Amino acid sequence: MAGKKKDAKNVKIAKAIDFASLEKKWQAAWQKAKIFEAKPSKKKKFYCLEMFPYPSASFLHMGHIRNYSIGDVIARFKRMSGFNVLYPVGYDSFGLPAENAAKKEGINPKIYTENAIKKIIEYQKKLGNSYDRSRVIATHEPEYYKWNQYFFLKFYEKGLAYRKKAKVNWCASCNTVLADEEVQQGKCWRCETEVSIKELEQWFLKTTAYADELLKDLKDLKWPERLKAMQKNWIGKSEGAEIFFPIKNSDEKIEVFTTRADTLFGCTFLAISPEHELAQKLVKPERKNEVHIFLEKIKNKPVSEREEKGKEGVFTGSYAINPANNESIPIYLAEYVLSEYGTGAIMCVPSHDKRDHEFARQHGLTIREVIKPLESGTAQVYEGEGVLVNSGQFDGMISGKAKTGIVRWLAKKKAASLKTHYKLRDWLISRQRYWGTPIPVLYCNNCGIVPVPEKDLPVLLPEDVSFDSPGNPILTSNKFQSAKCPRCKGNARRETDTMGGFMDSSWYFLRYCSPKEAKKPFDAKEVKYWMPVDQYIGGIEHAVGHLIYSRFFTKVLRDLGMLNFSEPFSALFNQGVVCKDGRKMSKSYGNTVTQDEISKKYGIDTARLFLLFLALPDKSVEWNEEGIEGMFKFVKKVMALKKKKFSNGSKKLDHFTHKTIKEFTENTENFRFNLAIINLLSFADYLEKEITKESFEVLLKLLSLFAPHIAEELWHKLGHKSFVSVEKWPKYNEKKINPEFERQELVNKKLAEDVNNIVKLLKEKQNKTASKAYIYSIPNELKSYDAKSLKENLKLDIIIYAVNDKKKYDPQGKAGKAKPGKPAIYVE
Ligand code: ANZ
Ligand code: ZN
Repeated sequence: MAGKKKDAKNVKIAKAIDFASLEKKWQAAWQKAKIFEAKPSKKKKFYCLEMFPYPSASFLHMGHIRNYSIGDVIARFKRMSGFNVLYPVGYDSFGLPAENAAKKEGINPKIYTENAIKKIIEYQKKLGNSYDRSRVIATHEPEYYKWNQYFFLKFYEKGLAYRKKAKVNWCASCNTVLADEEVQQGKCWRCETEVSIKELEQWFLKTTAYADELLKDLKDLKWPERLKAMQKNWIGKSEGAEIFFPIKNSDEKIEVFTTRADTLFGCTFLAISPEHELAQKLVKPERKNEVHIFLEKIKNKPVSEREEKGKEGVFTGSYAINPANNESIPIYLAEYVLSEYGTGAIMCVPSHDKRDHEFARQHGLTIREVIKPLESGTAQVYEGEGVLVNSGQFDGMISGKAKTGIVRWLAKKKAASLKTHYKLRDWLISRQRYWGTPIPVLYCNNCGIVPVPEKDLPVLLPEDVSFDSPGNPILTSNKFQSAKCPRCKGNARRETDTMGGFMDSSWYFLRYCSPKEAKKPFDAKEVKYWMPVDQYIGGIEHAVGHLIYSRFFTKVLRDLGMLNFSEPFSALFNQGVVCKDGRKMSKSYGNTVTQDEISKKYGIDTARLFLLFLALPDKSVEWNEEGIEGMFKFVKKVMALKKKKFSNGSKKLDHFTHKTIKEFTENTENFRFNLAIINLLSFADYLEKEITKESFEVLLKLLSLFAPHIAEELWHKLGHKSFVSVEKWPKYNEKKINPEFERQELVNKKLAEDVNNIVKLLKEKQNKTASKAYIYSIPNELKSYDAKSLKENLKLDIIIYAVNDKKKYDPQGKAGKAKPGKPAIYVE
């Protein structure tokens, strides 16, 4: 059928079944009966959570529907399995798009945001998810962001929030600083503008104080290994040593961090970062010009570029002493030495480090081998471990031993110590933007930085601002900026920076536990009952941002005595993306298929089923509309089952029912939703032959995870007054699963394949179309073959004989070829 015609036909069928009003009816009934609203109870709890979305004022597409369906399947499954389920939803509603809309279109960000939330709620409701909507939160509301400010003050008191001048990533197009996590391949994560570097006073939270714990606690989390590895790398624990190099003709020393103390005798020069505190002092007058040229060259290079590709450097004119062999070695400024890592200075070993090697060749520096590989190799720069040479009393020692040996030897002279460093940086939270939480701080002429007293919270976002100029709109409100110092009552200026959005998302999961709490950020008792989140669901893009911040926040709140656990998300699931035409489905690529288009044609249940049927939920999938037809057929088949006459059942039906419950349950528990749906498809196929009320009820319960509206409708048509959505999960009885039926099923499947192949051959070789198939079975297997279902599957007449049947039709004498488990076949 041509696409257009088929569409029209489906819309017609959908209208005949009227999915739209059926969906609306049940969504309203669930809401009215409040069956998804959660309250603490004696039951075991299960907290299921999807990463909350940024509300953009546009439609939902297939990618969203797949994400939300995953969470809903889990929530529904756990609820029916007897857990007390908390499955809330809310909106991460501060952020740049609202502010940009204000700048471009003159809409107030608040109005823009609240309209967007209304829209997204409307769309989400149409999905039929089992959210507890009595707990909705939005982070731009003062009732929420007040607590961001409260936490900030607590962090500040503890010395975990501080202000410092730092080189920061700057996006000129977004007009704000970016945290390291927001820079991807040197570009802004939002607008892909090349990021530049600026030196600015900024607010930081001390994530580094928790580096070791953030690393250690990863091991107990049920998270994807890939994600744990990303966090591990980001934290970047590195165990090594710090070694002091005296500066020649000076009392000062340069301290370097190295993981390869074993190579010390091969260190032929030092390199320090251009920002190093001694850098200026070390530069000799005759080197000033060249140093200046160098500094100009690298001034605006992003850190990532300096680190990865940087080779530029310049001699300072000063020398240091290698404490191992008392050699005098030159000191360079080099762009690839990062000021923010280790000590900002390194000992360079050009024989065993590729970057040092390249640098040494460019600048004509000494290269001396000090490590021999254990096995002979041909690498120009050997970076591995081996046996020491040219290393005085350490010659012949292997690297591992020499690392500690050399440090211990130097430690006696107070020239070295063992040391651990982390790559993790403190979290840059301030943004020079309007649509975020104001940082609750005042600058007083007399007292300096003064935190806003807790009783004065929230510091509300000013409304008398103009969005017409570039820069931070808050700067246009004089009223907001002028304040009185709470300490000396003198004049003070209010901080105009706001907090980045990751502050909001670092604790929203706690707020859901008591969303209306007015006196505290959350109710400790409720949090104790519900937290931690048992299943968190979200994208891999949050691996080193949101997921590290939330873990850090949880640990700090624990140490503030507010929580009694250390990790917010016990288990995490990363969903795959939905693609179309080979690209991630997204409004910006213009390749979306919207919720409305699809539900108009097929109903939302079909869409949910289909999206989860396409592949394992953590895999990416390519959307294709052909496939959804098959799922639509299945849905219609299930609806038609209702019209079948119920029988008294049979052992075979019992077998199928219990086997389906078993496999479906196991598949669902393990996120193999696609296989669970296949279980449903074959069960429904069987029920077409034979169905009882009980078996139909089982089907509906299982189906309700994926197609809740249809399941609910049919459940009520069976005369139930209860909701299938909160029915008890069916239990299976292993004893009713009969391996003999299993075997028969396989045997028939195999036979069908064999017949099919012969039919194909006949067509290819002799160009004959078969209409009948004769099967010759050894006598005691005769009962295994199911002529009726073969006939249906193959669309052929099927006649089955025992090989010893005197009256059989066997023109070519095939019957003699029958073997146990492999009947002979003749088609014509
Ligand atoms: C001498 C040496 C010899 C090194 C050798 C390596 C190989 P990780 O594991 O990443 O911690 N390094 C230290 N601080 C640095 C900085 N601020 N900027 C750039 N590089 C820095 O790596 C530690 C190693 O990275 C250190 O060990 C140091 O170089 C370099 F054959 O010291 B090594
Ligand atoms: Zn003051």
